[in-house]
Order: sequence, then structure tokens, then C-alpha cells
Amino acid sequence: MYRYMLMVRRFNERMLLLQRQGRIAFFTESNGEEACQIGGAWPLNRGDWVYQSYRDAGMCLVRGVTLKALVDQLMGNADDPNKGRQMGAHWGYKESNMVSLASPVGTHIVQAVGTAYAAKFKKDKTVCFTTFGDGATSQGEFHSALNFAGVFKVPVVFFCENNQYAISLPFRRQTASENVAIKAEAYGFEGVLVDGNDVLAVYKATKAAVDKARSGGGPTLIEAVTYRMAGHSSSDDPNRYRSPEETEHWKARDPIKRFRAYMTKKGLLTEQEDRAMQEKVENEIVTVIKESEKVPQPPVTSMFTDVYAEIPWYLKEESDELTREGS
Ligand SMILES: Cc1ncc(C[n+]2csc(CCOP(=O)(O)OP(=O)(O)O)c2C)c(N)n1
Repeated sequence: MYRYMLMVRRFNERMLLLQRQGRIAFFTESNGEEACQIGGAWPLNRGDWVYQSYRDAGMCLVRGVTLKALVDQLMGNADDPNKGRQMGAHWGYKESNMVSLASPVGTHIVQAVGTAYAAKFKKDKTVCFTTFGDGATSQGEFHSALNFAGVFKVPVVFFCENNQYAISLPFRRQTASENVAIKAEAYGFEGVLVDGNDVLAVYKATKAAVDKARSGGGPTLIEAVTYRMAGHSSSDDPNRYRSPEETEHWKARDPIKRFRAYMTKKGLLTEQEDRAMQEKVENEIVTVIKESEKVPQPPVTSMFTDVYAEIPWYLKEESDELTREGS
């Protein structure tokens, strides 16, 4: 878990640098949310379905997506399984049962419930796990999804990464409720509030919810309380709407520092091992970036593939024209 947390942190830092250098177009950082992502994805089985958010690169890693696949996605190169067609950080990996994300906030929550309903209908033991931010809880889809899940008792885990902001809107302006977890009560199932900067606490809460869903106990809403230490995305300047003191307050609760301190105290990690692990992670990322940058862009005509079994004549004409103009 610690290694994955380090990896996603370094990945975040590196990707922001690449964006600033113009080597990728867009990125959504998740510094501070590593405990949510790693502890949240950890209890899931390989065959479970995940409807993740654009901030969940760490969950992708836990689900077996390679670092290279993540970098390929952000570069939109020919090795990206989505062939560069998705917006940056809109992860989707078929082999890992991670469903491609649509930009409109909250839309994937209802899709997750539909998939969970299908699993129940087919009587298989699949659990559906969906993650979203505090902002998404104001969307109609969130409420429809929770209501349906409660009524039909489907095997779904709703995982809200409450990072205190929806772009610039602070959580206290998002809802008049005491917290997000409490909202589950209105839909007739359990809501759990957990310290989202404590990876073991997140694991424990998620494991219980996943086990419950798998054994027919129905849905759970987990609210992991955390903090988005960086901007909303590479296009955002958080200094315009929050104070440095607030960020410092949360940086002192950094989930990686906390887990490191815990393991050191327990005698599970030495300073030397830690340093070696950090170096290894750094080297891995640098190597992957070099590899991904060598991969060419997908051919422009690939935009005409994968939609029709047989390409209609008018698209064929456009494709030919594009090839002629491009050459
Ligand atoms: C329906 C809709 N409204 C607005 C947006 C613009 N938008 C993109 S991300 C975002 C904030 C979402 O905040 P939250 O759900 O808390 O997730 P976080 O970014 O904090 O992880 C907004 C408003 C959008 N993509 N879709």
C-alpha cells in the first residue's frame, strides 16, 4: 500500500511538470488523496466493477493498470487503449473492469448502480464500486442512484472522496447536511464516515462495505474525509480561493507522512528501505515517461474506426480526403 501511495504521489508531481512543459495537455492531481485511492481500491476483487473519478489514478494502479498506460492516456498516444480520444485523466481500462468516465459530474454513479443491479439479477457475486467528489453529491444522479440502490438493495459501494472543494466551491457551501455520510439514512442504508487520510481506516471501512455488498447486504455510502492539496486541475490556481494556512493545516495531515510515521514506529519500515523505495519509484516513472514519449500519435484516420462494423460511404470519403490532404 505504501509503495502505491508513493507511486501515485510521484506520478502526480511528474505529470504536473510535464503539463507545465507542454508535454501533456491536462491533468487532475490528487495529492493528499492517496489513502482514499489505495485503501479504497484494495479490498476489491479482480472481477468487481469500478466507476472511478478523474482523480483516481491511484485506484487504476491498484487495479493492475500500468504506469505506462496512465502516461500513454495523458499523452494520447497510439499505445493508449482509448487511442487518445478521451480527455486527459478520464481513465477507462477494460482489462481492469474500470469503466471509461464521462465528464459531466455524477453521471457514472447511476451507471454503477445499473451494473450492480445486473449483477444481482444474474445472481453473481460481483460488487460495484464507484467514487466521486463532494461536488457530485449535489447532482440529481447521486440521489437517483442512492434511492434505486436502497430500494433494490444492489451490491454497490458509494465512495465519496470529500476533498473539501468542488473546484473553488468549499464543502460548507455544498450542502446544509452535517456531512455526506448522513445522507444514506434517507435512502435506507448505512453511511460511514472515515478519516480519508488514514489508509488503514479507509481499507477497513471499504472492506466491510465490499464484504457486505458481496454477501447480499446491499449498498453502503462511505465518506472519506480528505483534502485536495493541489489545484482542481492543471488549469486551476487554488490560491485565488483558499488560504495558504488552510493548505498548511492539511499538509500536516499528509496521508503518506502519517503512514510512514506509523510504520516506522511499528518497526515495519526503516529510513533506508523508505529511501530505496522512493528512488525505485522515481526511476520507474522517469523510465516510463521516456518510453511513452517515444510512442507516436495514433494515425489521424483512426478517428473513423471502432464505431461502425462497416464504415459508411460518406465517412470513407472523408477519411480518404483526410489521408490525401495529410500526405
Ligand atoms: C454536470 C457538470 N457540471 C459542472 C462540471 C464542471 N466541473 C468539472 S469537475 C467539477 C467539480 C467536481 O467536484 P467534486 O465532485 O467535489 O470532485 P473533485 O473535483 O473535488 O474531485 C465541476 C464543477 C461538469 N464537468 N459537469
